[in-house]
Amino acid sequence: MVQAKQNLEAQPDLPRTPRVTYRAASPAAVLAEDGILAVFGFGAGAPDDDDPRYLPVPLESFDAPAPLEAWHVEAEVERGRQDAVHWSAGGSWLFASVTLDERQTGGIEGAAYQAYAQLQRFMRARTGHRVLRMWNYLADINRGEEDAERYKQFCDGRSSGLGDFFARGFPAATAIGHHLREPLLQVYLLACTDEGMAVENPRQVSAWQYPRQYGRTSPGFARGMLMPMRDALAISGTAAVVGHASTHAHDLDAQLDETLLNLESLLATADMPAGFDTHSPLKAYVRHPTDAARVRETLQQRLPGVPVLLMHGDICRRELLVEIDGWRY
Ligand code: 3EB
Repeated sequence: MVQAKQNLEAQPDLPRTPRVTYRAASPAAVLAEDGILAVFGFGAGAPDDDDPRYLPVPLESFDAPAPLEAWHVEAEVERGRQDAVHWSAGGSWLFASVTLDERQTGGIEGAAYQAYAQLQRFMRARTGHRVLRMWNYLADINRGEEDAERYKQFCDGRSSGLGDFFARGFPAATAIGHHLREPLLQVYLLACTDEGMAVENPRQVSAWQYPRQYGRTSPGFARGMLMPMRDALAISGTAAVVGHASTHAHDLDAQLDETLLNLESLLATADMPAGFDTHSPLKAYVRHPTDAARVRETLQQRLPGVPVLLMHGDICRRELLVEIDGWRY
């Protein structure tokens, strides 16, 4: 299946991308396997585990019981904690997370500043790792008006916490609102000692070039990131944004169609074959629980056999009802 195109040419000397799977198992059982870089639980009922590779994510899944997400590398994995940063590393790959409570940071902007400043400091101390992919989950993402909307304050704090850390290019990213009672900000990342290749979507204005109406600070992320070995594409949170504008406000079916077009366009731009398969785990973030069944039905029909985790999450523009991210191997 490998195409004779430049981006997809195998890079055999470079590290193979972590395998991401959804698993019905306990954290302890998965963490005991060889080469486990990270394990994620979902929602208020997520199990506990003290291992810094285990991260309970404050998003509820519509799948009951929620599976775990596991990242697997072909190497021995070490792990630790440094201040608020939990980390693990193995075979060129690095996982790091920070979870902060806004009540300790004076709000979302301060939390974003601290989370990114700490991650940035941690990454600079470990020379050589480049951040390829980031995830951000925050409470009440759409509360507040205009520049005072919490997502925009998050973007301000993220940017000042980073300084010039992404001057050489932004990672792929996701930013989603959670519904946990506690005002937690969670940020985690995947980094590698080798460089990826950022991919933009020709149907969309690059996020860092969004016009002023979307906030003082443009969101710093790439639409996708080809992994160093060119064996996988990490896909950022993708919604019904065309150009810089949201399309099909409040129309779920049309937003899903537009989102799937954006995903196909991103794959084509990365020189990847069209479509997704059983090895390409995706997540669909759905704003209204009453839309979950419809999203599941549409995705089963349009992406048959693809593992899709359905999450209850708010999208960073309030007119958007659904967003999809994930991996294309
Ligand atoms: C968009 O297309 C939707 O702020 O890191 C998607 C992915 C979005 C990442 C971020 C925001 C972010 O603009 C929003």
